[in-house]
Amino acid sequence: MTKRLSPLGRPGREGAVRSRWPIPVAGLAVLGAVLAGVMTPRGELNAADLGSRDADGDGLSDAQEQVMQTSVFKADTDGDGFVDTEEAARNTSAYSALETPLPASMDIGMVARGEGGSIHSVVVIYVEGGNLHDKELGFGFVIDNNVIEVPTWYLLSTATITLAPASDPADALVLIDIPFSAQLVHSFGSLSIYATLSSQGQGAVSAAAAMQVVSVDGVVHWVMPAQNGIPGMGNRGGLTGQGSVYAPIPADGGSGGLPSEWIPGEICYQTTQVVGMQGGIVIQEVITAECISGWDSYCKPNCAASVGSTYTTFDPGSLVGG
Ligand SMILES: [Ca+2]
Ligand SMILES: [Ca+2]
Repeated sequence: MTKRLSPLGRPGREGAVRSRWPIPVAGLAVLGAVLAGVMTPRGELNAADLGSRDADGDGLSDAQEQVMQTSVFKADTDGDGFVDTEEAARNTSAYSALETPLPASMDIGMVARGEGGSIHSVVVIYVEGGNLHDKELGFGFVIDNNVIEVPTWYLLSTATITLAPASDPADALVLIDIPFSAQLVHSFGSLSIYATLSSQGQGAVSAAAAMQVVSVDGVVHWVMPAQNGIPGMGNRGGLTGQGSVYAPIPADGGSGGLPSEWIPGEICYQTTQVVGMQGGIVIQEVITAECISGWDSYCKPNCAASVGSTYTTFDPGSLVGG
């Protein structure tokens, strides 16, 4: 299902584009049904991905943690009592024990990596009390201001679902790993991916998340929010926890296709400011950009050249409620 939004900046249409986008309940997958699909293996479920190594058993694969630079061997990287997966679901820093989740009935976050020839978007869900049976999942892309919902059958046929232990054993953490082609990112240059969580029958989205992937010099990057305590922020004082890092996520899961001049051990770090907002579309202008060290990754040498450029992101808050 595609919904055409008004083009940005069209005069006299602000009222239309600022309204919330209702998410049709009929288009949402019931999470319990998705889980049932896993419990009863079907031919198309991608069992191979279940073999992705997860040394610390927190639910995030080693490959995913390598991108995020969380510990592959410690489920709770910052030692604050909340495993990395739960912090991903609840949008708190896995790198700073000073930042822990606030009480919530449900929450949702997203991370990404490249692996096995595909880009993987991983939706991480937290449900207090572990009651998953009536939860509905929505997932889709925002491309050129179009909201494109991914239908239930696609999730059922391609997603890999795993459960992970939460800090409170009564709560549930669910990881839904959804692969898609890197070519989709290369074709459009930049796109947002969103996920929503609702309780069945309530008709309103309770929690939503979004993430940005971009194609830079033929390499897919996840524009990863720079949370408190990430590597390379030690001497940055007030900048800690702002901005984004451009994490290269080649589809081979390694460094395949990265230009040879890119700098190892560093990553491109950007700060932006919002210069426009319409509906859920947010226009960001790059204010600072530089390679920072302390990352097992790569930085494009002319990372700083993006200062002054603008790009669009998607505000998941625009999907909540309604
Ligand atoms: Ca792990
Ligand atoms: Ca933690």
